[in-house]
Amino acid sequence: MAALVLFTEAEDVRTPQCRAATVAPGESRQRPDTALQLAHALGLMRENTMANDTESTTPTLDRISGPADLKGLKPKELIALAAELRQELISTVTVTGGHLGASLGTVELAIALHAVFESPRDKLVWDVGHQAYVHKLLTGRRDRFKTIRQEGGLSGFLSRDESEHDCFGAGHASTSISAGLGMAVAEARKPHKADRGSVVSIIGDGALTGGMAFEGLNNAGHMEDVPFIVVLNDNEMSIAPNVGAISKYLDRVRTDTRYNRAKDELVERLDRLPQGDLLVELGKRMKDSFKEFIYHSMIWEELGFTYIGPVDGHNIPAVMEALRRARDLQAPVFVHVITQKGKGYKPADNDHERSHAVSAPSKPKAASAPPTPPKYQDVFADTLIELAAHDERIVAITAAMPGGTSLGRFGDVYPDRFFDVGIAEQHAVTFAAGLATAGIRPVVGIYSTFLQRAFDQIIHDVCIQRLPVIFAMDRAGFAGDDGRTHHGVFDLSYLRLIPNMTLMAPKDENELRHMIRTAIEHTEGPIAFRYPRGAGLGVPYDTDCRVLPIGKAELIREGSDIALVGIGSMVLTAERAADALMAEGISATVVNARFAKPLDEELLLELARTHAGIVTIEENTCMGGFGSAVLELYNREGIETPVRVAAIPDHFFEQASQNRLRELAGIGVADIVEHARALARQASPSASEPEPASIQVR
Ligand SMILES: Cc1ncc(C[n+]2csc(CCOP(=O)(O)OP(=O)(O)O)c2C)c(N)n1
Repeated sequence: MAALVLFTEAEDVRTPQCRAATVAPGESRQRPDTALQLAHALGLMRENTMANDTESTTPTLDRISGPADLKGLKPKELIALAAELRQELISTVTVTGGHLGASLGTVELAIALHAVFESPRDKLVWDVGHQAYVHKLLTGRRDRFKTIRQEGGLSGFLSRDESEHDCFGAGHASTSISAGLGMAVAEARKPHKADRGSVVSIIGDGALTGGMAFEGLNNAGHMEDVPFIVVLNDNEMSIAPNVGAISKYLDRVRTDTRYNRAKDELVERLDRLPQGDLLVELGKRMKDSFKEFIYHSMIWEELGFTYIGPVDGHNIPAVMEALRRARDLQAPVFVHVITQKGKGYKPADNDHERSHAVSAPSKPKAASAPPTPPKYQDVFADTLIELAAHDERIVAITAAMPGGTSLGRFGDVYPDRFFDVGIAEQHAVTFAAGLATAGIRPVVGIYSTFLQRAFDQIIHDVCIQRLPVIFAMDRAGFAGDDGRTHHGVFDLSYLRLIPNMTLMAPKDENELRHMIRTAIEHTEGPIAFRYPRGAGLGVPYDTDCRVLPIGKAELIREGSDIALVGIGSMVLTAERAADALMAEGISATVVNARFAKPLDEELLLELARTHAGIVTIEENTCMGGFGSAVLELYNREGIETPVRVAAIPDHFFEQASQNRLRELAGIGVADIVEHARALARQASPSASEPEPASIQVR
């Protein structure tokens, strides 16, 4: 059986961790609810071992081609369907990789939602979308499920382009309540009641830590005439264990048996009271005041929602009943559902965090293969730990990604200097700004794509005040199989345009170490550095972390015809292109720009004077990035040397491997060679057909 490797947008672990799941025989004794699953798991084994046996192991799921097919199923069949869906998820996602644990936790919830509501007429708005694989399986995408997260295949998140049942695209957290409320208001405005659909936003307890979720709740609870359901999928986990005061509050609601027992008793007694409006009302008030007695307030009710819960999220009839009640109330309703992440997948029982998602099994490595270089994220965290030993001012901040940024390691060493603030990038940045006012050196480790959330905080709270906050941007460039919502391809543009910002990108992991030190020593204002997803280049480390001169590039190779100026991950591409050009008789200079802001103007002007053409290369959008900066400089200085900007074209790229995406974007070695060739031809038209002498932006 293939060893599994765990990954997520949080993780990119290449070491085998656990074995693919079948349910262990002993497990059925401990967990009776997995008995059906055991039967199906055995069925799966039979499918694997008895090729001629055509009996399906998923007879119920085979009957579902869309949500309408759920309507006629009996409770027992729905339970069988849940077991089959688990089997389908486990057998597929352990091969393709993907958000297995998150989706296993929502099997029954997804079934109940589709059984009670009528998608797409009713709108199911999943937050993030990583937990919605069952929703995909139930909405006509089963035949393509094996393509999930692969080039040309299904997205690992939600996309309006993919299905009419994905009523709102997602990938970044905490948007579902705002989007759902917008839809709910639109439904409520339809003139005929019969035309109005229900709207349900499904949000995890992790995503609920995002401020935007509370902005949505605040607005929704105030609109008491707008029917709108928020389902909280509470599994106590973000990617890592959930954090914060709200999480603690949910813990109390979940675990306070006093409350749950007393609530049940009271409801039972009230039900036995004689009917009559007055008594019903009195009963309701007693119930409310009793709740208040136990919890000074149920926060959701204070916010204007009717609260239903906590409901066992793996009990389909109970969830369906709660959803029906919520639908019939025709008001803002908050349904609190308790689920278990990774339910039914044995390795997840022991390690919820690592089973948030799994990666496809990697090919076995030859014994003679060189060791895999360290990942950039690990180099970042380890270097910071090293520097923090000599500098007590250093603290680290993550927005719910202690594993993905590797900053959890920093937290293990310096628990008092580590802050996981939840999925709250905006807060993380302004919190860091506050720390910086007092001389603390905050390092905010956030994926490039998620830092987009905090654009205004970076301008308003950090840069205007010239506060020395350090931004470490992970997953800069293409993110690979997470797809268009996760590529970090805008940061050079969105940070470069802000006054007072200093912006760097290392060519390899050794230079990353120098940049971290440089950032720590840079106290005049904010500074940011970006690095890619995955492993470094395997270069040796210099003994010390040096402070690099701000705004100074590195001349790597001197040539005479064309200058290739790369930044970050693209310096290696420039070097490879220079090798290829050399074989064709074109002599290329290679420069490692290091800084997108400030530019090494002196060197760039010198290059323009001494070369027939310049190619800038970056793994960032062509709009406003490094190449734009070079063009702006040359324009200001009246330089007419032709420039080609090799950068990512102005559109969203779907999922594929990082290298394939670079190729598709036209920033591969072959593309750079082609640019340089064209510039060389342009400079000596006699060599081949002439090209117009102008600046060309790809
Ligand atoms: C703005 C933003 N920041 C960070 C992430 C990374 N991320 C994806 S899922 C997730 C945890 C979500 O937890 P929860 O909402 O409880 O869902 P669960 O996985 O537990 O079902 C995080 C932090 C993201 N998608 N969006």
